[in-house]
Amino acid sequence: MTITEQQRLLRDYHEKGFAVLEDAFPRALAQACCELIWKETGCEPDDPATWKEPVIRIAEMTQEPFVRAANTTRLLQAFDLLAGPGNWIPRQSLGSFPVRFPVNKPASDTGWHVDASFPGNDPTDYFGWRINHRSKGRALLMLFLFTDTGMNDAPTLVREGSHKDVAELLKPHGEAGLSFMELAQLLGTLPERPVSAATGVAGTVCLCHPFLVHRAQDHRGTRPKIMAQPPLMRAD
Ligand SMILES: O=C(O)CCC(=O)C(=O)O
Repeated sequence: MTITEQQRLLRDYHEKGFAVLEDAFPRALAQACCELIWKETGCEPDDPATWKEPVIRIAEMTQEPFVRAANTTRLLQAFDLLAGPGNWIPRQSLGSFPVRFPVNKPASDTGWHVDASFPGNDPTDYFGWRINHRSKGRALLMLFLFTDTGMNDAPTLVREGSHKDVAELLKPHGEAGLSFMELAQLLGTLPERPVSAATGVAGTVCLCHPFLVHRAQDHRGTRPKIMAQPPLMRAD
């Protein structure tokens, strides 16, 4: 990675709360991952008659193409740059995969939110997971694109600079922080921010600050969109 690219990543990450890494993993690897994911969906990639729901979420996959996609030299360099040298835990999978389909039915998971990073009293209750002002546990939110994602293809929406507002919101809540739901309910009180879309070709990864406010949206294109949105966990 060139010095100029490193400077751009750092600037975008700090100022906007996200930095786009193109060619983060090879397109051929994205294709291999898609083939494995399609098998799990029970739908056919080229037969719209089999696309019934606006979103299907596929659980964690640990096959070799996913591990390779998460551990390219370019990505590992970017992790060192944004999380601090060695201050992150290598990923052996990519979390769950929301697969979004262009159907005339709205998805029910398109609200603005910030991903939580550590469990509350009940680790099985994701809405009770928590997030605090020092981002305990989590270094990054990462948006991995496995399919070409243009403006109509349900790119994730992000509020530029919102990581700074969320940091202020979390400060008074100390080490315990807020739960996913408590924080989501306060997002309406934050200042307006420009909204950007995480577009890009397959193999692009959008590296986001863990406090970045984001949301999914409905698909208005023609080809289903496949992505992953795993955390990068902190080593400290
Ligand atoms: O599907 C997307 O675009 C993003 C999904 C998301 O933000 C989430 O599941 O937390």
